Amino acid sequence: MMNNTIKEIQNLLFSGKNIAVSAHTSPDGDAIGASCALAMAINETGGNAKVFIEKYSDTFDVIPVNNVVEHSIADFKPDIYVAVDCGDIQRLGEFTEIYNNTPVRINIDHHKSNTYFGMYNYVDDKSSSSSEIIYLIIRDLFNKFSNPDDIAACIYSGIVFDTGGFRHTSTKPQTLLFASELIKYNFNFNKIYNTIFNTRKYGEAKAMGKALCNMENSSNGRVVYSYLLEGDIAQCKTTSDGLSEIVNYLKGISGCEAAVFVYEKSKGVFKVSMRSDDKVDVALIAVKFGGGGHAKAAGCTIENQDVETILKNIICEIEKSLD
Ligand SMILES: [Mn+2]
Repeated sequence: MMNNTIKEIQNLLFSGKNIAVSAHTSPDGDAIGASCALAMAINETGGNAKVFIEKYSDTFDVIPVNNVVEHSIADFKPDIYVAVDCGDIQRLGEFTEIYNNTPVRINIDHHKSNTYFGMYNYVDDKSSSSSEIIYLIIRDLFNKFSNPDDIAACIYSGIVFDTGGFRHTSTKPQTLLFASELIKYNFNFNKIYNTIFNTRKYGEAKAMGKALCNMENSSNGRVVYSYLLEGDIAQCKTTSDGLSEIVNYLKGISGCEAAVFVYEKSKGVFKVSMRSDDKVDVALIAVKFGGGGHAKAAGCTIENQDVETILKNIICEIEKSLD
């Protein structure tokens, strides 16, 4: 599977076309930051770009997306469609069909499991984030932008989000080099960091409490797991976005080499998130169950099984990787 060159991707993107940009369903900081920075850069260079993504958590309202985001594609007829931060085409959700029907299709991503589904592809699984790749693509154009500050803020937000605030090993010298260039622009990086990592909603905290009550371990604490059912989540008045930190918290328990958190997204539909150390490649396990992701952070969706069976099967696979 071969990448196109950055130059080829630039030539397509900055040619004054109508361009739709979408990221994955349940957009996160990287999905929002990368897609909006790209669309704003295209609009600054004579093109006409819009971002089509699902409604997202208001935590991310701290990311200055201006007016490029739309939630429905209506009568926009793109010449080019760019998928950002999507490991496979289904991650585009409701926008998959229109992506397939657009004459020129680009895929920009950093997931190891990427299927190279675009006509043009730029995938770098060594990159901390899709936002870091977008910066690589638009970096030389920054001095031409009339409003570089918001574009810089979007990219910075995406990098900060996907690196967990520069904590994950995906943080490379280039990641910090780019971050150091970005904070020269005028935006409040401290506020972005604190809003993304240091604030939580009441219901989110409540859900964390319930998940910690349900917590169990196996292999003498090397695997830590928990779950929440649909009713628990409803009681806490939180959404799936409000559960995203639980698996990281479980992983932080001393002696834990792999953490699993399962929640019931809708009746009988279970989302599984996994985090691990070097020993366990959770991406490989996620792929076995129809999902994907990174070696140390991956997930999948499992239907028509009860939560006990799901946990048993996943933990059995994890334990095979522990010697
Ligand atoms: Mn990402």
